[in-house]
Amino acid sequence: MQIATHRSPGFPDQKPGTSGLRKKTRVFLTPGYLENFVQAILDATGGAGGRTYVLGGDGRYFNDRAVQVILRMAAANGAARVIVGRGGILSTPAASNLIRQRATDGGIILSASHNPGGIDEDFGIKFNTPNGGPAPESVTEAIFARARETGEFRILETQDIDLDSLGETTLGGMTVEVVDPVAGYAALMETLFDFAAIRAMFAAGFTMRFDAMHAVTGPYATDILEGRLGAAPGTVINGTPLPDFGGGHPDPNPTWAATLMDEMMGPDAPDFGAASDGDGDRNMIVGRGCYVSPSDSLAVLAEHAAVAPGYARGLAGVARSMPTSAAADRVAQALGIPAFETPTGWKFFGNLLDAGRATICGEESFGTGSDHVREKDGLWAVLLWLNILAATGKPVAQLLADHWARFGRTYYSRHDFEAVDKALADALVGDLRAALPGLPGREVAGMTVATADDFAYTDPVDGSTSAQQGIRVVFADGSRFVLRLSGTGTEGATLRLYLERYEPDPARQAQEVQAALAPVIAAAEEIAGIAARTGRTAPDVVT
Ligand code: G16
Repeated sequence: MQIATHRSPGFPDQKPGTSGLRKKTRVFLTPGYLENFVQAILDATGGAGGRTYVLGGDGRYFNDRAVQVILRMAAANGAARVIVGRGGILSTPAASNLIRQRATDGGIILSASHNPGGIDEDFGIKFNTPNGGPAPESVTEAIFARARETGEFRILETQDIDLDSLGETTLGGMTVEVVDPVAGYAALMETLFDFAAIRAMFAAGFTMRFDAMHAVTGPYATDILEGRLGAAPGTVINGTPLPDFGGGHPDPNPTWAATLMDEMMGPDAPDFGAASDGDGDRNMIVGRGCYVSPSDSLAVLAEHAAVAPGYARGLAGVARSMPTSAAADRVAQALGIPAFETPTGWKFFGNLLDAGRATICGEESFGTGSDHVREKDGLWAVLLWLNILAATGKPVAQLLADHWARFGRTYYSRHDFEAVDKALADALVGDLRAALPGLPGREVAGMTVATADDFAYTDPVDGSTSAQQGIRVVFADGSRFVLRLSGTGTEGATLRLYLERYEPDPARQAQEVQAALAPVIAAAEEIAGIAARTGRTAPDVVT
């Protein structure tokens, strides 16, 4: 076996976004493109010599090829060992768990998460550090700096290796260890939750539907829900992972998980419904006839987490991304624990979790998780919900109503405008940013602007700063909208408009969400002018 060294021109577009490098699959098929980025990861993190990594992905188109390339590159760069999920498959939270459990030097995860898969869709790659979490900005900046330079990459010239059999093989001087992608993760879940109580609930007739969306959580959910917890066969639907996710968007929200939503709102709805995304880190929670917004889900989970054995000692703190609603903050206040507000991107929770300052974190983008790993974790959220349902004996709708009665309801919605012309979107955001100083005091749609700023974050643990993380306009009654550009899209720009209004009065907590938010929606249009400037009169996705 020979090590080949290839020249690489460097790629100026390999700047990681909110969560790693995501591009159209065909871009990743450009000769040397994947290799250049992988070499940049290895070089910018101190070289692979003698190191151990975890490797796996969500099984989307090109996952199988990319895993073989990365293994040969790791071997050529002198890595000691790569732990890879069977078939090259690992969910993102399972990869994070393996990185931590095996105390490795990090891991490479192949996924474009909730984005569709296929040769004409999306692919992605990211590096997670030894704590199991997505690389922080200092590391992704260093990777980008290396990736855009002219340089070389090294790869072992050899055949593909068998990744379907568990056990160890060697590749050059490197050990390749193929592991069961589910076992370690499922064992971790058993330590956190009261499986006996959940099993008893299913045995007593509790019904559930879990939509794996033909993505990576199928085998995990089948093993844990139907296998270990005794949920009825057929509880998991779309449970076979497919390279193109069956042609769908593996994005667990009411738009893309419409089949599940229809069932949950129908006459024969099961007690509980949930869905997860391409790589298993997102979740959507639905009760019978009752959708739970991700911001409310975070708040309810924080409120009741202590019923689960893994959280019985209580929470150190709760963290949420800035555009996520303030519902979790009110729970933190009641629990007498700190609430943290970070920029969008799970990587920003890493320091808080490592420092033991936050136990549970969440985002409006259907992500919730805890200090058990350093990624958000779709099945973890589902299991904590199940544990809470088993411990309280209350249905989802009742838990939500009780929560609102105690803490008030935060009406919340996100409107996405996808594939907007990038220059137009940049100009829109730039103009709004420039207008911020003049907004306070202005009357808009019957409300008065109280404050308007561009969110900047200083990490309380290491003091690092991140500017321009989302424009927020807050009104005198506490309502607000936030506008930011997505960092995970691969086509044009995606404008995300986050809308929020707090309603403390239980008598007014049963409004339709979009109707309740109508004044905020009108004010956002008057101030930001999305429809007026882009011609988009309705969002592409409403969550
Ligand atoms: C990623 C990040 C999340 C973020 C989401 C949306 O999730 O890990 O922290 O909230 O993208 O980001 P944006 O609004 O920039 O598109 P995932 O599930 O795609 O890895």
